[in-house]
Amino acid sequence: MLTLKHFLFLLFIQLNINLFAQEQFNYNESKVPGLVLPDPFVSTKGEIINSVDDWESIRRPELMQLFTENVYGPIPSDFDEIHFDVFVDSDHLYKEVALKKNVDIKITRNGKAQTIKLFVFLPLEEKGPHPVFLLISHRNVQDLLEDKEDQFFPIEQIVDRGYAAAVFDVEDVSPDEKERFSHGILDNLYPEQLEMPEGMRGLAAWAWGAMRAMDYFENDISIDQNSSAIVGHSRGGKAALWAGANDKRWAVVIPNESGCGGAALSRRRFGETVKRINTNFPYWFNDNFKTFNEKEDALPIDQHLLAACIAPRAIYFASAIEDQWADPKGEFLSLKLGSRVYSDIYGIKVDLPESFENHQRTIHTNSVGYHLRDGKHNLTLYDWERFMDFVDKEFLLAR
Ligand code: GTR
Repeated sequence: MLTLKHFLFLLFIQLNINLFAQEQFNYNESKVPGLVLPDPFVSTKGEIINSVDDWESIRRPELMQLFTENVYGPIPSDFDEIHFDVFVDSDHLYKEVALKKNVDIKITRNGKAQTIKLFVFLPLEEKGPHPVFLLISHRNVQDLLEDKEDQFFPIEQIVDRGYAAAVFDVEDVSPDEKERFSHGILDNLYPEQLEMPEGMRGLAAWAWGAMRAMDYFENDISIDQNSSAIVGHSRGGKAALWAGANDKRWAVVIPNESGCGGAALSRRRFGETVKRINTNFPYWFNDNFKTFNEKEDALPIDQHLLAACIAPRAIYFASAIEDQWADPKGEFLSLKLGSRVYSDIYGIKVDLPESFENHQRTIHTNSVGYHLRDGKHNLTLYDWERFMDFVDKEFLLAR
């Protein structure tokens, strides 16, 4: 029998669900609040930052600390052992053009182990070492390897252009589900992180996985890890950004349509908001990030500063016109503002247009790239072709 207490409780839950589902997200530029963003060139103590030394010794470390504490959590690098088990797999879809290596990366800490399955495709004809594109995948990797995802990971085209293509599934590190996210490295290797409000959660765990892949690349002579790129789409793009900021071994960092908590400026509250992402995906960011729900202006950082932390290594943001949820303009502005560290601190001649409106669709300037694709939220061959054009241009001379 339904008691009055139960009835009221259910009514309360229902009202809350409805309220949340009805929450109006803003897609109207005229309703974007006036932006007052944290300045890359002034430290929290008020020091003016105007040299590489100031940036690298004062501002960048404090920004990385602020992102760690308030948004993503740390990426712990302590473990006891890492072991790579490599198996050359001759039975695969791309055997005419690529050599496939199945790599089991086994990491041990405090007597417990976790294994990440990394899949690496190398151009068959060309002599290496090959720069690699690593994709952090939240889609089923088996589907990607069998090309069931409409060139989400176009292995043939990547190796055809002389690059190695590598991918791992986030499932091996931290499953992409609220109830299971800790059933990977968090329970297994770093349980203490779960106790801390600023601790590592899903996105930082995926970034940790990308670092272990890089550990492998450093040990494979057929890979040129010095001009290698990390790519992620959407939630994977958020993780790629955090991995790229933390791990200076990545020469190019490419978050595709990464939106809120990724490339887009949080303070614009355009499309997805901090509250919405923290409510739908509470296991992606650390607990401290939740204290900024509907309080974006209180954040000590915004996402342009994460782009800045990647300088002077190359950075590339990509958006899609119909992906308003991820706020293409907010992604562009964050790149534009973050790239001031490239130009004003590192002296790199970055030539991005002044405004988002009327800009060319693809902009490949020194160390900084952007494109806006037609169509919906996705990672497509078109995107990959732009990424490869950019990396070709960045490293052609060096190779
Ligand atoms: C959405 C989420 C976005 C983005 C996307 C994805 O539902 O709101 O932040 O991460 O999922 O990963 O495809």
